[in-house]
Amino acid sequence: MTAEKSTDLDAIVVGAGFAGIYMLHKLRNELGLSVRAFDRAGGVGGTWYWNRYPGAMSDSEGFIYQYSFDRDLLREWTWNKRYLTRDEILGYLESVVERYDLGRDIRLHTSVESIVLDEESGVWTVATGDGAQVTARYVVTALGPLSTSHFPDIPGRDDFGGRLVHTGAWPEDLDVEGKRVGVIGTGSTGTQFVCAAAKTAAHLTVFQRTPQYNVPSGNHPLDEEYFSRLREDYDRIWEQAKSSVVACGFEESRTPAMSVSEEERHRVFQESWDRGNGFRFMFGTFSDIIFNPEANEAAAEFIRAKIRETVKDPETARRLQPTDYYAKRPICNEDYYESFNRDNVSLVSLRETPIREITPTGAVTEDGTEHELDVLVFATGFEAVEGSYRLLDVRGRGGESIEEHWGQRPSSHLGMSVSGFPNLFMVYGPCSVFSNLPTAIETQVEWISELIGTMEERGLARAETTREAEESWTAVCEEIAGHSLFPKVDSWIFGANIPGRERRVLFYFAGLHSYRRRLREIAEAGYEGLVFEGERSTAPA
Ligand code: NA7
Repeated sequence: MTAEKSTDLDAIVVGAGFAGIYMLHKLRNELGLSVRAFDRAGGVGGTWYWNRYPGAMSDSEGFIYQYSFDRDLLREWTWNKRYLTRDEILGYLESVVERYDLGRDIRLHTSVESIVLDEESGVWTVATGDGAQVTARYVVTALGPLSTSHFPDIPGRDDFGGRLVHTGAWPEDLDVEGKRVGVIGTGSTGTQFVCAAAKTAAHLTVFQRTPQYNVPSGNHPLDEEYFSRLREDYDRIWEQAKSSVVACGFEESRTPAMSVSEEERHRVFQESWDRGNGFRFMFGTFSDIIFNPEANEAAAEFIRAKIRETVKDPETARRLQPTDYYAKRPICNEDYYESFNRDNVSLVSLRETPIREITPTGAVTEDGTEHELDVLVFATGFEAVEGSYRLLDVRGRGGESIEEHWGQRPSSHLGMSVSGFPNLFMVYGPCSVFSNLPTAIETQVEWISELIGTMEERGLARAETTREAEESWTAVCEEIAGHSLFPKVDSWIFGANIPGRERRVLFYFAGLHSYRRRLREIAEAGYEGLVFEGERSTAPA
């Protein structure tokens, strides 16, 4: 790559969720670049635009599920309960867009179809669904790790005569009140949906394949006094979050579960259960729940006992109890198990009676029962992290697509860049840190914009990750993941929810603190693992 040619824009951002919004602000408002963001949605918000199913909310506490960069915004914004609803988060993101006047550079209803490098000039051409082509020196993909729906092809699926929807693309006009509703999937989304729909549906049939461990969320209203204290405490909160593992706003435990007596273990679990929050239960009770099978079983059995206590029908209670490790992304809800005590809620275990077929009027299970339904909801998850890249035609050096580059093993340097794709940066690409998402996103956006700022200042044309750096970071992620119990169960965290797909490591599990330290070291060492090329001779148009 030698020649320089002018481009339409300095940078293109793909996606207008938490990541794309902040990236646009950094690049345009702080670095002064010409930037445009594209999103296929009809509004900003990314995952929070699309996931408008009943019960959709964040299960990280509200005070930590936001940006930290604007202290005034932190002081101004208030919300209603401990956890933010989908509408509150969407409203927050819309207000950030307005606050920084970002809307004029966001093209909504515009899908990006391809992102192709001209190797000779180093210019990226982004083609959009409306037939337009735009060129830029930098591209940042902010596609969201959970934005490509997994929609399993169950026999008869397309013959269903009622409304058939995926939670990740919930239609605005669909209300389940008074309807006979079926939901397939009991992950974080499915269980949120169950808690909400149980209260309004005429009947709710829950089709559960693998039971998961749910703990209470401990949701409750907040008052003015809470916000006064919070405003005083924000400096400490962010410092603590950024120096913690999962950045969920609590101190992770340093005590191994088996180092204390059984009574003490029970007391700690009970205290956390009463307080609520899934990440707190998994990481705040004991330090080794996800490492030591014995510690894991203690937590798992505590939750199973709660299921037996809560659910009145012993057969339903039996079906709801998980038997594998407590090692998926932790889930919390208000009244999940209590929902099954309602007369209008029934549970079908797909392990015992799989769906034989979906018919025009419902779903028939292998025992011959026809479950009559008006609405069938697929809460069947997403093709996590890599899925959105595979839908796009992203081509780097030699015309190699990112899909060809990754094959069965998505890789990256620091979760943000890939060799052969100079000046293309990913927010939350494969091998990004596993933690509270807004805080992880903020970390990466700031690192990418600092890197681009450095390049602009020094007149450097291109930054490209070396093959060695990409391989080495990916191998580190694989090694760390291997120490925990997470890979021992099937979940989207390892891409194991997609039929026929080999298990792969999609995250860096050593925590946000260690990740941020590594990012700082790398930047201070002159961006180790990146090769800078060329001098930028032509100013962009
Ligand atoms: P998840 O956590 O991947 O859950 C998907 C659920 O759908 C899970 O219970 C699956 O059962 C079930 N599923 C998937 N495919 C099928 C088929 N073919 N038949 C029956 N059941 C199926 O997705 P979520 O949307 O809940 O959560 C993803 C993340 O989004 C979440 O962790 C938050 O971070 C936000 P399985 O367990 O595979 O047997």
